[in-house]
Amino acid sequence: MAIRIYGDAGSGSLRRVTTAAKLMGIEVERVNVDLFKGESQTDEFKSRLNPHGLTPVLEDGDTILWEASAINLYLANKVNSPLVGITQEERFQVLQWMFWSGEQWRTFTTTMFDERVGKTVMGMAKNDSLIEFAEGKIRAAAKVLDQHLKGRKFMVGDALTLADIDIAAPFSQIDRARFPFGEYPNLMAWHDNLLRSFPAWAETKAELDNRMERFLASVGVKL
Ligand SMILES: N[C@@H](CCC(=O)N[C@@H](CS)C(=O)NCC(=O)O)C(=O)O
Repeated sequence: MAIRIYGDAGSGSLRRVTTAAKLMGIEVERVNVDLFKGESQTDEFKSRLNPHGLTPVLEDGDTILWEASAINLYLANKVNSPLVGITQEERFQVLQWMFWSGEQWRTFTTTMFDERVGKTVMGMAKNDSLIEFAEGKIRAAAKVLDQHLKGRKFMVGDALTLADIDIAAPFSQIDRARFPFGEYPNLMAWHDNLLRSFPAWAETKAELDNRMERFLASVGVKL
């Protein structure tokens, strides 16, 4: 049975997995979960796939795994991929940035996305102080990333790793959620290089933008 990946094409977290799978040459069977219809919040989804009601989820035989970073490490392990880093030192650096990215980076970009995009779609009032708080955290993190990326093409070593993919994920919603990344030239240049150098990253961007723009148009939302 092929490895199944459950998720919605509009999700930046799914994009981390679909991009990594393409880069590693791993064919996966995509199972669409329409998040705008709440399909990850059903009792069936939660009891069988992820009790948190979140995607992406991997199913490989009897193995069920959630959290995109864990899924990518699982896929990389299958094919002994250099996306986890080459040397031991690099591998720990990659993990360092992946853990940091989950806790200190995407948490706040997700908050801003939920406030600016999610709440607009649901017709709910935005929480301005939450947006301000998230924006402060994003700026502090982006400043460190910008310094780290000065003169570098990749987060770790001389090649793309899963750390780049995890940290680049919020660029998926940069325009819709209005993340202030444009203020950080090295961060922007690093991401532009990823888009130019890795067709998989550009392909999954096109798929995600298409899904989001079609959905927003279908519900008459202009951000
Ligand atoms: N930390 C998780 C984040 C997963 C997540 O937030 N997924 C969102 C889409 S990007 C989701 O499935 N949301 C569905 C919902 O909230 O109902 C990961 O990295 O996989």
